[in-house]
Amino acid sequence: MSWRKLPDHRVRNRLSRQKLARRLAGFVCAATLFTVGCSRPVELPPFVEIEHEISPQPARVGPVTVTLKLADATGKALTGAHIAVEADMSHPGMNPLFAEAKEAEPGRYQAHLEFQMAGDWVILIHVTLPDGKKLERQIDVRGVQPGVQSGRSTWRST
Ligand SMILES: [Cu+2]
Repeated sequence: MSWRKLPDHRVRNRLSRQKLARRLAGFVCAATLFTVGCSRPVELPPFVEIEHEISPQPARVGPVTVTLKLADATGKALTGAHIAVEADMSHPGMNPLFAEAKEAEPGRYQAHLEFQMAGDWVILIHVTLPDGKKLERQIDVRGVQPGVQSGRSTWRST
């Protein structure tokens, strides 16, 4: 009785082997993809701590000062960096503003911009370190207030 079942068992066994092989192939494929993904190393940006401050606070239409403090992984002031600052509004149709942040004291850089419109702004910081490495940061400046008019009344848009 049991010998009759044997061929059937063999067939099943072969099928499951095929399944296993297919699964293995899938695994190998995934592993290959993973390896390929890993073998293209994206150079990690150097560790730089960037602190930012925008004044006046809250930000309003008119001149603003962006202060950036750069430090390395050990907390040491990072000097000699070249920092380009770009400011855009979150809605399309406006020209971006550009400024260069100058090193006011070791590791402390300042850029001057002028917000022309109330609303949400995005400040992009393009840093080039003395060794040529580049990194970028984004600062969201939401809800820039309308500017002070003639030093007395503040215009509110809502
Ligand atoms: Cu605008």
